[in-house]
Amino acid sequence: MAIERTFSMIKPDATKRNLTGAIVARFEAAGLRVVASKRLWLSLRQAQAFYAVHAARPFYGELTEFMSSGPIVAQVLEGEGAILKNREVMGATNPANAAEGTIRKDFALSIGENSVHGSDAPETAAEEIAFFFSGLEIVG
Ligand code: DAT
Ligand code: MG
Repeated sequence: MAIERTFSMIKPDATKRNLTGAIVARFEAAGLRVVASKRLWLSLRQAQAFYAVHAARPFYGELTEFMSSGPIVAQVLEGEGAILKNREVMGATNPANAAEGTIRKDFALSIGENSVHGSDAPETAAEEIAFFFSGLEIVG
């Protein structure tokens, strides 16, 4: 498995509950390295642009309002098979279905307020990293 980079976001429900460090510790314990990080408060328009792939879904309005409701932490994670590994550490979208020991099982409040975002494939990882970070901001 090759060294990959993936995009991660700690969502407003988690920053509000002061869980940033606890979540980053889960990534590091899994062998993922934080090679870029910044805390931002997205505008509604920025959240809509980031989640444009979901524009036709019934939850798009709720999702984009939530994602612009408070601070987020955008990060690039690097490591062996980082895209899949991050998804495993995160757990299933709905915390009711998430495996024991995953971030969403332990911290998510609901399917919408589910604490973390992670890219789902190499193409989306590249797009999402470029949405938030310039090359100079990523230090491996
Ligand atoms: P994931 O974040 O696991 O990649 P996704 O890409 O299918 O999940 O959806 C993006 C986000 O949208 C998800 O983290 C939370 C929200 N969402 C998904 N399905 C939802 C639903 N049925 N009701 C409310 N929000 C939902
Ligand atoms: Mg997704």
